[in-house]
Amino acid sequence: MSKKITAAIGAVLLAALAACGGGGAGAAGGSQGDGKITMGFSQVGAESGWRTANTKSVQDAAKSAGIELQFSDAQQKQENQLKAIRSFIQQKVDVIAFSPVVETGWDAVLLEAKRAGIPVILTDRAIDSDDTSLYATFLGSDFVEEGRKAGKWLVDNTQGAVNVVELQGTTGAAPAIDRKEGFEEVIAARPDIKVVATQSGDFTRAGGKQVMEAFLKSTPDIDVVYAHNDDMGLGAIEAIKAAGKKPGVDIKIITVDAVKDGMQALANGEINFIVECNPLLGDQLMDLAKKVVAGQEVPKRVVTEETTFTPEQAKAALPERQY
Ligand code: GZL
Repeated sequence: MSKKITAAIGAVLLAALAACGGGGAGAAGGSQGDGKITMGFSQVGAESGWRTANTKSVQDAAKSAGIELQFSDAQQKQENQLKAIRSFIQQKVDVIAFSPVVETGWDAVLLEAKRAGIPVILTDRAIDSDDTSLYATFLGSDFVEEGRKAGKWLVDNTQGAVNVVELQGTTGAAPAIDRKEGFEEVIAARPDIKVVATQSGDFTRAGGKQVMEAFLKSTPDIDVVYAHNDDMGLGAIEAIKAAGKKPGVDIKIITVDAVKDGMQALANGEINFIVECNPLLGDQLMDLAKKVVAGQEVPKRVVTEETTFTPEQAKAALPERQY
């Protein structure tokens, strides 16, 4: 075949590739045609200190990675996330990342992204889907393990009958489902530890306070509060104080996250134990995004490092705490 025809076919193929835009495995990124990767990011909302820290981490990391970020705050509504993801598909972004507010209801929109050739990264929260081809990878915590750590502290630090009230996170959210599962798995070793009441406070301080006020009225002899995040634990502290009891003493409190306000309450002895959930996912997310857009293989699940804190450890950690 003459050199001229080969060159012409090559040029046509290149033009076709450039015209199809959009991301997709193997694309060099740069859906704007400038080589710069564009990421559509749908965030759950701004419901907690953890979420604020997570948003800042993603935005700062996108800037340092030179990734153009289209950021959308869903105000904790799944329909807003679905709308945002469809808009990212319309815009032909190179990659979509999102923290699914709840585990279910994502297959259809993720199939649309897949058909558009746009890779999806799940960050922070996971989805419950049989079709794991709908996303390139999940980056976040092992929430079941976080629940186990909370349960282990309770088993190791109490004796005899213990009545627990549980402030659950957002109904249907992966951290709420899994933190409950892990906690129950471990306390099963102590049949005298009983969860006597459990209800969602939606991961907010106001929600935690409201539910705790109701528990204090309806449930006699509460020994421990297990709150799925610091913010609901801080709301519970307000309700416990208003009822004339001492948080951390009359009623012990275990929370998850380890954001600054929670760590301060822990250092003050109003919370007794915190299981860390690391919100600083931004840099890892941008690194994964670059690999995925370039069509490189990435692990299906990337679990973040995190620890636990006692009051003494909180006092030592607070001065350097980033969030
Ligand atoms: C956990 C994250 C949870 C936090 C809450 O990774 O999804 O949502 O624990 C936040 O503080 O609202």
